[in-house]
Amino acid sequence: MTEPLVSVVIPCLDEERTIAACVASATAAIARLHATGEVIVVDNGSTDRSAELAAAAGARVVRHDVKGYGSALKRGIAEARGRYIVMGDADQTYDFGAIPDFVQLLQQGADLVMGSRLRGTIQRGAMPWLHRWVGTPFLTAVLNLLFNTRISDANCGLRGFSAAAIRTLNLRCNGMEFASEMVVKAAQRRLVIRETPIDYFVALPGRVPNLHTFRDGWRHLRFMLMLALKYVFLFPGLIMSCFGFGFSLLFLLQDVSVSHIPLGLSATMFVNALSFMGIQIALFGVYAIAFSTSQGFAEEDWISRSIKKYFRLEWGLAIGSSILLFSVVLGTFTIHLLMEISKPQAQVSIPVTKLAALCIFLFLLGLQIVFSSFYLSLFDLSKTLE
Ligand SMILES: Nc1nc2c(ncn2[C@@H]2O[C@H](COP(=O)(O)OP(=O)(O)OP(=O)(O)O)[C@@H](O)[C@H]2O)c(=O)[nH]1
Ligand SMILES: [Mg+2]
Repeated sequence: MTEPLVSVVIPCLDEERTIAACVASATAAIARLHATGEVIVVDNGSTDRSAELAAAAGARVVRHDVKGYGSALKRGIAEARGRYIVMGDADQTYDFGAIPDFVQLLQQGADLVMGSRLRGTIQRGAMPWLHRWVGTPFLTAVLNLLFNTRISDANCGLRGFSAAAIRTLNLRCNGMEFASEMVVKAAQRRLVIRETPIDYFVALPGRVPNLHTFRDGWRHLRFMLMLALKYVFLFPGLIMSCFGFGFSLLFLLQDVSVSHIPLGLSATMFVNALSFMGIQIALFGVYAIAFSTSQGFAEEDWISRSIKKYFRLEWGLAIGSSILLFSVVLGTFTIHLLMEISKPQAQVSIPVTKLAALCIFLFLLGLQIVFSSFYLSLFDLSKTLE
């Protein structure tokens, strides 16, 4: 059979009041395109007559065992035979009449076309105030910031994509995080993302939404943060440790005062602890990036590629042990100095104690690098076991 131009995939959970109309509207839009197409309804657990009514309206109904919005869409995408896929909800809140707009942009070279309700028309009452003015703009802004995209409605459920491009993304989420996963991975893969304004309509009275504002908003946010590991761990950790280490050196070389009060040992302790914490957090970032790319959660980027390319257990051990050795030598010298100074005066020398604190920091850093290197090499080992 030749490849149809477009497959429309509709996830459906108990939507018997609207599913037939959605299928009819999608079929009519395909006909208007004078193109070949198919409508696939994926049902994974409806207890009403949705499946039967969808089939009667002319859709290919696919039953799927694994529950969830993402799970239904993944199955629909796997089943689709079209060159382009348009996905949309079964609750008649989206107008499938917009399918030609999506197909046109895809034919012009887009890989993913996002519908934008915020740039289109939102029927009065279709979107709760909190979603329209807080949730959606906030989640969209976070997505744009973390993944360098320029879209206006991250949560829109009406989207089109090239079947070939979407299948390279290895989408995994079964829940509604699927919607974010698609855009994040498309951006990480540098697919061409475009958007088109669409209209958004009020659901039928009495429809119980599957979406729970705070729980699901948080799930999207958490999911995006988990895929932006460099911003969550690596960069804050590095900034923290540079800041701490810089001040530690400054306090060692100079007596610094704030409002005429000299900063003493506690300030040194604090900045050293800060550097150490920063290194810990940055290393968490390195482990997390190595883990998530090795498991296929996140797309590779220059950081994960560099970790893979440059990290060698032997190098880690060599660097860690050198820092350890250096801290022991410097530490011995410092202890010697401390003893010399406190012998005649029986009092602690603040500058030398600052040096001692730095030695402790370097010693712990060396240990941390040695053990982290062993830990990181585990991710490498998985390749040997395959
Ligand atoms: N097959 C399947 N479809 C689902 C599942 N959860 C939601 N859907 C469908 O996915 C679409 C989107 O769900 P909605 O409840 O409309 O979620 P939403 O559009 O994000 O939010 P609201 O419309 O505000 O509730 C609808 O067509 C649902 O029937 C599921 O677990 N399985
Ligand atoms: Mg909906």
